[in-house]
Amino acid sequence: MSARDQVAAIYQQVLQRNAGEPEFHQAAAEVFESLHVVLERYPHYADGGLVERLCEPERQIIFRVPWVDDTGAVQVNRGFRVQYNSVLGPYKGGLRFHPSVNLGIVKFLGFEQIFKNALSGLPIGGGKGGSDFDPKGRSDAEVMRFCQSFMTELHRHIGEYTDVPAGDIGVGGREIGYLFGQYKRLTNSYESGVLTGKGLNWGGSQVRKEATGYGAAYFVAEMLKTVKSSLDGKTVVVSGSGNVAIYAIEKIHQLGGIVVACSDSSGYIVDPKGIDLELLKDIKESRRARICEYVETATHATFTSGGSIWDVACDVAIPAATQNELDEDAAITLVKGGVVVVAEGANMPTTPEAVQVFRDAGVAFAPGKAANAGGVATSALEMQQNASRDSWSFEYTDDRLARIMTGIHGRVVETAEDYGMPGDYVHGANIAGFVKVADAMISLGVI
Ligand code: NDP
Ligand code: 2IT
Repeated sequence: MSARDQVAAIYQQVLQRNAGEPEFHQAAAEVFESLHVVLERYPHYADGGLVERLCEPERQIIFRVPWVDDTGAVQVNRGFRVQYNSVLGPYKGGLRFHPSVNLGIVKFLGFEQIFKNALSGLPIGGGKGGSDFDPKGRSDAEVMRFCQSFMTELHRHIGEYTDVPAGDIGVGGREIGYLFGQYKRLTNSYESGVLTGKGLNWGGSQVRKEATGYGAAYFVAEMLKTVKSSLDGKTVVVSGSGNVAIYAIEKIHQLGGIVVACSDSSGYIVDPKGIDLELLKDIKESRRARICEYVETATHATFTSGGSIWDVACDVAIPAATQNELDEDAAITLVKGGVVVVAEGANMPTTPEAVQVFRDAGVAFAPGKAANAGGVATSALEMQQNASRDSWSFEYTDDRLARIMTGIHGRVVETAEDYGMPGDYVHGANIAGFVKVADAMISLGVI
């Protein structure tokens, strides 16, 4: 059987065994697209059921999360933790609290996380979790009670050497605090290394909050360097206005770019002078309010309810909200508007059809598993600091992050060249991530 046929047969199995999970199918297809190239060169990676084992999570935990809301009514949510692959280190990956969360979404995120974490070069396996709980409109006390109930089950399954969750959509410093507090209480142990994204005064790392966005900006700067360009004077559009988006905007501004638009699920704002970050942080971080409030203060800016932020012409696009937010039509519009670089701040925000549009147009496109790896990489630095009871300065940690992103960029570019696909960041990232995990799986035997 040819390598292509082998991969196609395994993909069919994946579809059958994981029916009704379209996001997981999409994430698997994106990696499988690169696999036959590797198997043609190194057929031994198809031995020992390696690819089949890689697609099957080591463990999947689904649990009830009951909690009492402010009116006294009992609410019931569903909690998930998918412990996907631990050959490189303890399972590592965020928790997402969003009403759209289901098993297929957690599996897509966990699967991507395996390769992202491998690319980071740090000793971390892949996992992901979350809940269909919607924090929007909930009081702090409700969020706390939810987090405490969630951790009451989750604590049995995690640990510094086992599985180390962090944040993702809907989970930031506030939620990690409540989760850590309950873990500490249940285990009677101050095990700092069990969660990352902690507060700076109780075991957190400098730069973790900023890391995903900063890392994506560093990655874009590296991409532009390959064509002897830089962010200086570039017009940039960043979707979302959460953790990743805010700190991508901050670093892009520091590197000389101008971010002219960002969004939330209600619509997008355009500020031709460049997004006023203090104003945005006040709305989103301090007040957890809606993006339309931006134009109440910045009256020269505009708010568009709904619509597509990708209608805004730019040199660089960074989708940093959620999966499948940038489709084929949006990609065509961006190309017409002159986009030269697209880097995924979110996980799988670009549909496969849109990726093909960028490829055909010669736009440099970086997948999330490379471009947004700075967050989890800095989580691994937080684990290092916790293990050694140390705490590094902002400058030192930021420098480590910048080096890690340059390292990932270099490995991805080299791998793409080595396999005869220069400039293809998708194949480069998939192959470099896969080979690292596959080699470790072979060394550890059939487990
Ligand atoms: P946040 O919850 O801080 O922010 C999410 C942002 O995206 C908000 O502006 C939100 O708008 C918007 N958004 C979320 N879901 C949707 C949706 N269905 N439709 C439209 N807009 C939506 O999350 P993060 O910034 O942490 O995460 C953003 C992305 O980055 C995710 O894909 C995540 O997996 C990925 N990521 C995060 C990392 C991290 O360290 N936090 C690391 C690597 C990747 P609204 O508030 O209106 O819902
Ligand atoms: O998607 C991701 O890489 C994250 N949400 C961050 C995971 C982490 O463990 O820091």
